[in-house]
Amino acid sequence: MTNPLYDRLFGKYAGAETPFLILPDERVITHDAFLRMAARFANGITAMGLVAGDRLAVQVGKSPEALAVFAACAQTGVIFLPLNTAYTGAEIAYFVENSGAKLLLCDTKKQADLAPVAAANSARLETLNGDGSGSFTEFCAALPEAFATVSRSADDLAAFLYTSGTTGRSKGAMLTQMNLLDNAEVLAKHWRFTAEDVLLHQLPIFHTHGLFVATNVCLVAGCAMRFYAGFDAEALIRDIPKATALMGVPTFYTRLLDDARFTKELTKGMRLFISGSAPLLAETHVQFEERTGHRILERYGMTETNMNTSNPYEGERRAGTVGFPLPGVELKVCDPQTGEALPQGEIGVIEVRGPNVFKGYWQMPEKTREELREDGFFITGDLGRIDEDGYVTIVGRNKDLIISGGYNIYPKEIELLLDEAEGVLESAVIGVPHPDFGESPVGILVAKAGAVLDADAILKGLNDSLARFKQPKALVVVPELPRNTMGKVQKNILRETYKAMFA
Ligand code: MCA
Ligand code: AMP
Repeated sequence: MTNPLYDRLFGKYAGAETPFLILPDERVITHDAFLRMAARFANGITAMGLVAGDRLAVQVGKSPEALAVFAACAQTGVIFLPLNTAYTGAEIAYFVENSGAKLLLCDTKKQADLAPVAAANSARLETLNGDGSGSFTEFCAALPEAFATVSRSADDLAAFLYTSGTTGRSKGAMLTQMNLLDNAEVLAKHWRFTAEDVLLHQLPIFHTHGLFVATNVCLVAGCAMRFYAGFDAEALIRDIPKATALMGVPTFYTRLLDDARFTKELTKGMRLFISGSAPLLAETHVQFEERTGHRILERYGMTETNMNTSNPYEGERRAGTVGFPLPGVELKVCDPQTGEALPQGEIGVIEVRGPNVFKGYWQMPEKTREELREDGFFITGDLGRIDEDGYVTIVGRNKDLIISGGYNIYPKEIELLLDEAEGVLESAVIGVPHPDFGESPVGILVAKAGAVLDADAILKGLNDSLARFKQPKALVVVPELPRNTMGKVQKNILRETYKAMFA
């Protein structure tokens, strides 16, 4: 009986009294203690009637318990479906319904809101709070600390991660055990992670970056993570001397650079700073090196593909580039119209193929066909170029996407809601450069004849349907939207007009 994901990430630590999670109060959870908690949860999930292949949706604060639910899913073969804690009840309703989740875990504060969602979808609802308390942990408290791992193959599904689309509807990216394992093993080796490392973990664990990159790399390497509820610059400054590596989105690095205590002396014991999920400005890269003597290592990935490229560990980490395709990953730059590979140096859509590439979108065969070619190449929608030395640079996006502080925001989803607001004739949402988040959404509105728009009321009206981080940071009313001869809104003109709005 084998289960590659469980065996290679978790099972190998049975009995290991080595530190896995170090909490802000210095409490240590060893690998073995973590495994025993995960086994209790695996017994709990099974007792609740879930079997391999069922989906377990979690919208819970970051905690060791939340991470142990992931391990329990691996051990039972249940598909793990983590959800951003910022999502509203309306957003969660879609994910639960679309995935057919059998069990939903949420914070006690969200229980009343989500009870009707669970009931409507015949899903069981249990609570798990950021401090580890809740009905789920109570249910599992007295269960055995051993669980007979369910047999799975590398091609079986391990997780669903929902990613928004240009049509405004989220798609469940189906990730197999192999997708996760292969990528984690490649990255751990590529970035030279060993059991001696201590990673500062301040990313959320409901997205690829914090879960499949940061956590899985540490599990492959056997190292410890200093594990925090979220980004906390004070805690970073305090704990950097006790760590060797940090993974973050560019906002982490710009915020650290804003703190005068972040110096060469403070970071002298650090081995590696990794950035991804959004473009790191070349300027941030340079400032970072001037301040600390470290060159940030930038890498590039997607929910559907895990990590595709990385700057080298040894060798030049080139500012403004995302480095080379990772071992096992094929990457080409293609003509967006024909799909033909372009000559080196030309700009086109990046396509990737490899063991890292997902299986398709859950119950959306047409969407899968549009983005995943029959020959296995995935069309990323990112525009890139490969230079004469082989470094890949992301120059833009062929998809209407805004990345704010590492979170993806699809304008269409916001536009559909704005268009329904009182007095609005039509809208366009654009990404505008933002000093903290990199980009922020701004809504451009056209009023119906005779209507006077109340921007505050319109923004408030989004609260029930749209997570706060997706909400426009500003609304602007214009007489009409710029359009080309085909009638398509020219967002490039709007982006140019409002580019200095947050400068
Ligand atoms: C929080 N807020 C935001 C964002 N985060 N607004 C816009 N964009 C954001 N990213 C808003 C909240 O709604 C709230 O608004 C206010 O900021 C304070 O919230 P708080 O949670 O305290 O913010 P924070 O702790 O300062 O968080 C900022 C952050 C966080 C550290 C940048 O967003 C973060 O951890 N981002 C990482 C995202 C990530 O892991 N992405 C990986 C995706 P109000 O006060 O108005 O209510 S995986 C991926 O992209 C691929 C695969 C890859 O390559 O990795
Ligand atoms: P997600 O859908 O959350 O997985 O986000 C994936 C997208 O994030 C990619 O398609 C890119 O547009 C973007 N991304 C990730 N890493 C980088 C990076 N290092 N530089 C530029 N964009 C990035």
